[in-house]
Amino acid sequence: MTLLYKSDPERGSAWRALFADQAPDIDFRLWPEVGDPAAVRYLAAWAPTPDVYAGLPNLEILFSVGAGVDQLDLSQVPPSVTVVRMIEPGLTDGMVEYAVFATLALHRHMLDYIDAQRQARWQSIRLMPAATRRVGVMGLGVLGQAVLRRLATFGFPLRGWSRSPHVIDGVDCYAGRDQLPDFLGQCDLLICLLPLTPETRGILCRETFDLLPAGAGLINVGRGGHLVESDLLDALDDGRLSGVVLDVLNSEPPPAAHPFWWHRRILLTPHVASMTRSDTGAAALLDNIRRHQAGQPMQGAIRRDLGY
Ligand code: NDP
Ligand code: OXD
Repeated sequence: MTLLYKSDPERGSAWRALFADQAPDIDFRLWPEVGDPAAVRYLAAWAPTPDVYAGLPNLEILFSVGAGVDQLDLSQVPPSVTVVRMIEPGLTDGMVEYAVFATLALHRHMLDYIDAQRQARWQSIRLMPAATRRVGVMGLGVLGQAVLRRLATFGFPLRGWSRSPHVIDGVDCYAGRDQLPDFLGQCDLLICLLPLTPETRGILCRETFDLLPAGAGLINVGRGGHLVESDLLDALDDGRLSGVVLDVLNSEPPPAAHPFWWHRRILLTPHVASMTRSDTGAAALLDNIRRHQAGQPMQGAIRRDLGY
């Protein structure tokens, strides 16, 4: 039984070593050394092209090496293949770390202070207690909930929004489009941790910004496709938004002339909020393979009809 890996080669070598040690019964192959294509039942990859599936007649599971699956063209994945996204503690920890950093950066006016420093201005802004800064998270999945748990320790009043209803201790939960305006109206700081699907594409747009309290902050760690960039620039220009942290963009990297590079109210990072970690990611993959072999449900199997 073969597991074929087709993604970052450095991580692939680390995973192969770990599988050789902990799962010698699994033939771990690094693309392009496929071996017998008929023996490949598992494929771990980021964004394989359709010809890859065509060459693997007995493929059963496609494991995304990342948390998202929007990079896959699901319509091209054979219907018999189960698609599983990555859920692993290292990836979750990284996202929690970044979301806390970005939240505190906006909460503590870091964009203003970076600006002031560049202009040699020593000027303080009145401290706002965390208890008066309402933080809302779009997406109450594995990452959204982990972020909320950690943010709770700072005392921010918390709310969250998802597709289906949730009950989470200490978090005011909203669900569905009908409840979106109520949710947004109480988010001084909005964090997007949604998957990119046809329903969520472009959700960070003018209508959404109009519903936020004036001068709200925004953090997008979901996908660039969630954001309508021109609407964001308008909202920053007229003060509807006061500061933005973006880790993901429609085009990564953005072109040299992209206005976000120099915008004083935007902090940009190159899609590094979190990453699948070699050690914990391999352990999660192996755990899922063992679950599949034992006929148990795997962690992170997606619903293709929903796209996440
Ligand atoms: P999950 O699948 O666990 O959670 C997704 C959440 O989004 C769920 O709460 C779901 O609702 C909600 N959701 C989905 N569709 C809608 C909708 N139409 N309306 C309202 N809510 C919706 O995903 P994760 O938490 O693991 O990951 C989220 C995303 O984070 C990834 O898809 C990826 O895009 C991004 N990411 C970014 C990284 C980076 O470095 N920037 C790294 C890792 C991930 P429900 O609970 O009802 O199903
Ligand atoms: C992911 C990512 O989805 O790195 O894991 O963005």
